[in-house]
Order: sequence, then structure tokens, then C-alpha cells
Amino acid sequence: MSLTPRVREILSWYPSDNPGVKANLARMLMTGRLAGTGKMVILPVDQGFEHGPDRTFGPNPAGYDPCYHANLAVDAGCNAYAAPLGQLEAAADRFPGVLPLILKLNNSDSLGGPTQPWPAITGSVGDALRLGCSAVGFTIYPGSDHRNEAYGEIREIAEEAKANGIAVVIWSYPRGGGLTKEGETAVDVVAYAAHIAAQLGAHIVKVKPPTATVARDENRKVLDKVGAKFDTMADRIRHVVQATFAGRRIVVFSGGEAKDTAAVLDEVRGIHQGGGFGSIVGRNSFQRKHADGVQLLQQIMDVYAGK
Ligand code: FBP
Repeated sequence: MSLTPRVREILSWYPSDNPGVKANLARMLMTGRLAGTGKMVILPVDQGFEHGPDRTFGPNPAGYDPCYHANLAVDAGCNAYAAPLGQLEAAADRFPGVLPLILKLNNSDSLGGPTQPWPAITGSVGDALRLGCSAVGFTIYPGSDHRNEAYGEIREIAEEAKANGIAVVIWSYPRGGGLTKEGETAVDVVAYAAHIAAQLGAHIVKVKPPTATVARDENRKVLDKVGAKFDTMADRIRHVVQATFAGRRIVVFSGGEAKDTAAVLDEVRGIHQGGGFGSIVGRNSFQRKHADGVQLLQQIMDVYAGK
């Protein structure tokens, strides 16, 4: 299948990248049921590390098997599958050339204090090359006391990944410091987090869907002055996409804790209407039985395909 005009347009937003990086971005954009549309649905399964296996896989014990998730991603027609090193090593050879992989390169557990997170580096660009990955993934926590160390880590990793033709995905989750729980998903804070990820050189930026709250007074003053409205999810997504280089970076939104199908699809419709590029949905897919997880992921894809 040749590249569609939309995928060519998206690739043109990355003029400094070498052919290897562009080929890997194209691989992800040209895989699965959304191939060629410029939209993406990615399956992320790092929650076993981040939240622990019981909370994560207990609701659907088939998910304790790392191969389950690679199968789910392929059966549903996802653009890519993201996981930490051990989980990818256990399943990386199942679908060579069929399922683009993203190696999640840093992770934290939830056994320590969660307030000032600074994940450990748990894999390398060399691992990503060995496993045939299209991209590396990295979480930053803007707001955390350790954010500057993490920004330095991703600077080095991104330089190495790009030199080796591998794309960079940054999960950007505001947390810690002076942020309240409500502030972590405030629309101005999410927009700021997405912007930081773009400034750090991410090809794909991943953030949580924002709420209508504006957390910071200095932002509210400016936004009120220009009459910004954040009543609908679509309004808020549009703002986040604008903050991420005026839409010249792929921005995808996470699924969050398990919720019912109607709530997931409602949120996805807002993301689509606001010009978001897709979703990265873990718990809401793999915590359902296989057939139900496939069905939900495909319903999400249908929204992005405009069906
Ligand atoms: P979910 O769809 O399960 O929310 O997965 C997206 C994700 O970014 C995972 O990659 C990550 O483990 C998780 O969310 C982190 O969630 P939280 O910040 O709530 O711990």
C-alpha cells in the first residue's frame, strides 16, 4: 500500500528527521484498520509495571500472558503496541513486520511515594533496535521535582533513537510539585505538558484528555481575554492540539481507568471532533474479555475513521 496524501502531509511536519525515522512513523501510520487515515489507535500495556499485576490483569486474567496483548493489538487492528522491555521480549517475535512495536524505556512502580515521580530507565535504544521496534516511549512528569533530570534523560535517548532511525513517543503526565489532583488534567496544564513533549523532540505526544478547569491564574487571564471556551471535550482537545506546534505533531490521548463503553466512545468522539490524532487505550481494552476488547477498540477506530 503506498502512502496516502494525509500520511505524506504528516511526515512533512518532521523535516529534520532521517529516512529511518520517517519510515518508522509511516509504518505506524500505515498499519491496522486506520492505515493511511492519519489517525492512530495504540495499545499500551505498561500498567503491570506501573500499577502492579493484580490491579492490572486481575479483571481479565488472560492478560497475565504477555502474548495476549500482542494478539489483542493485531486482532483489533491497532497501529502499534507499546510495552516495557520484559513484556516486549516475551512477544516481539509473534508478528514480525505486522505489528509495530514501541519500547517503553522508562517505568516506575507504585510501591513508593507517587508524588514526585522519576521513573527508572528500564531499556535502551539498543534493545529497541534488537526487538525491531518502530519507536521508543518515555514518560515525563512535568511539575515533578525531578522533571529536569527526566528532561535530560529523554534528551539523550531521543538523540540516540533519532540517529538510529527510531521514532520517539513521549507520555507527558503533569504530576507532583504544586499541582493538585484536579490541576493534573486542567486544560491549560495538559496543553503545557503536550507543548513540553513537543519541545523535547517527540514525534508522537501522549497526554490525558483535559477537563474544563483552567488551573493557573496567569493562563486564565489570557484565555479569558481571547474568549477561549472549554465547555466541550472537542474545544479542549482543539486547544491542546494547537499548543502542540499548531497541530504539526501527532497528539494522542490516553484511555484512563476502566469505564463503560458509552463513556469511552463519548470521550473518543470529542477527541475526534477536536482534531486529536487518536487514542492510546490500555485498561479499557485489555481488562475486557478478548472479544469485547477487540470490539471496543474497533468501535473507537470507527469513530476516528468517521464511520
Ligand atoms: P490506560 O488507557 O490504561 O490509561 O493506559 C494509558 C497509560 O498512559 C499507560 O501507558 C500508563 O501505564 C497509564 O496510563 C498511567 O496511568 P496513571 O497515570 O493513571 O497511573
